[in-house]
Amino acid sequence: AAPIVHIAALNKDRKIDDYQRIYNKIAEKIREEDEYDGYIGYGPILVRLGWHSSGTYDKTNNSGGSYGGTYRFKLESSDPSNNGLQNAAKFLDPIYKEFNWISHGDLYTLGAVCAVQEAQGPKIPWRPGRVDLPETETPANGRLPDANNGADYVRNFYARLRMNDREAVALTGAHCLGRTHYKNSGFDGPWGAASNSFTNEFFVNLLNEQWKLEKNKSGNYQYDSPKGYMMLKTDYALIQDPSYLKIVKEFANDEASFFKEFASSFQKLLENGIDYPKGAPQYIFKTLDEQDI
Ligand code: HIF
Repeated sequence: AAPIVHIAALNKDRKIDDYQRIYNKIAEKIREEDEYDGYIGYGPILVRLGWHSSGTYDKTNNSGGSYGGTYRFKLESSDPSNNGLQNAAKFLDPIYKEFNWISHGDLYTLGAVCAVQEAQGPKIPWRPGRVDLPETETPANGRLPDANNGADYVRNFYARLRMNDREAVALTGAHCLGRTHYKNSGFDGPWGAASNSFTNEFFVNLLNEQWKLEKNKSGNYQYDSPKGYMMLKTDYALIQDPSYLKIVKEFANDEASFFKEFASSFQKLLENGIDYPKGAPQYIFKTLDEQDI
């Protein structure tokens, strides 16, 4: 079969200000609806939507990924791995209605970039140009990761997304945000104390907490700490594997180095499978704080 090619569409009528306006709308809505999920807010679930809409990518045939915005189709949104993301999609609905010139793939990924930055995370450079593809392009269910696994699985999974060990570890630091919910995944609890701010806390906790593997009320195994934090098996794998462990230690000791690696890896995750023509613009958005909003 001919390789799948997804070329970013350049829209000369739209400039950074148009996208910054959407960024601001999302950021203001995150700020306003701060009571969501026990006052964690919508940031973490927006990050999860952005990554799940991208994480279907398969490098072997360049299929899936964020380009086609196919999360909007029932076939993809009803994948059990996507349980709970309806809340993020509903959050973005009115934004899409107001700015209906943006593609779904661009909106999902912009939402994630906005959420990371508004949580005081690193600046994530972002490029527009994803194009809504028809339902027939929706990848089959089952491409998103299963948390009941160790380091070999994690390494293989991230390889499908073109990620090396350093990129995989950096990405996993995003689990500083949000929490697991029985009703969505069969796991329960947060990874740390500050579930709506983006820091290197995930790595610090992974190294310093007293973890105990326990069977939870849904019958799944997770690592729990006396402080009430949790780790998935796929998270804990990062201190079981010597190559991963070295990088975990680096990021626990050096937040700037984590931020730098996260920014490039997360941009790569959101852009997997997209060809950007010469001259394609790349934007770095200002936070609301930086605009005194
Ligand atoms: Fe997650 N992730 N993730 N994840 N994730 C959950 C929640 C979040 C995996 C499993 C889970 C990444 C990789 C992996 C976020 C962001 C990212 C949940 C809980 C599970 C089970 C869902 C629920 O119960 O509501 C696995 C197995 C991964 C690969 C090994 C990424 C790197 C860390 C790519 C990433 O960015 C975020 C944010 C959440 C929190 C969502 C919330 O509603 O609070």
